[in-house]
Amino acid sequence: MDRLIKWIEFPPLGDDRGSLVALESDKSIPFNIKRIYYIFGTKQNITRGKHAHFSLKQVLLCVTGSCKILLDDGDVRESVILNSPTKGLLIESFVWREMSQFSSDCVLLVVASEHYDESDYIRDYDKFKRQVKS
Ligand code: T46
Repeated sequence: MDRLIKWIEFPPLGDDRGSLVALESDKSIPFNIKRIYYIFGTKQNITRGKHAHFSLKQVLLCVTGSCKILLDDGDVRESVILNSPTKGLLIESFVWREMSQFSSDCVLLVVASEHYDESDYIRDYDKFKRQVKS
């Protein structure tokens, strides 16, 4: 069973002109949105992330293209492919994440529950393992 993989479906509000997805605080996104950023132009064979967060929750989705997300809660490791603009991945706090296998057209959109704060990052894996066990 996938215990770390929490999908959120965003129904496309399309018509015969095309599709539209709306992301709303405390509605389709299960927290108050404080920040949105996107990652694009990632070079081949690059792995990003490699950290966890003390507080931050995020929803990730590929607006175009695809990438692989590895999640690790210190106990279980699971990977998924993000490849849909209508399917987001919820990442809770205290989950280690690594993003890789970015397609050349990938635009990874991230909706975040907090403003950017470097002190919220756990960038050392051994420290992360100690934190989740304490
Ligand atoms: C995460 C994954 C999915 C800012 O100044 N403001 C921001 O809001 C962000 C996200 C980053 N930055 C700066 C910090 C670094 O100098 O942008 C640079 C690249 O950030 P970072 O190396 O943390 O990027 P990723 O792709 O490894 O991780 C990012 C998020 O930081 C992280 O929270 O969960 O995407």
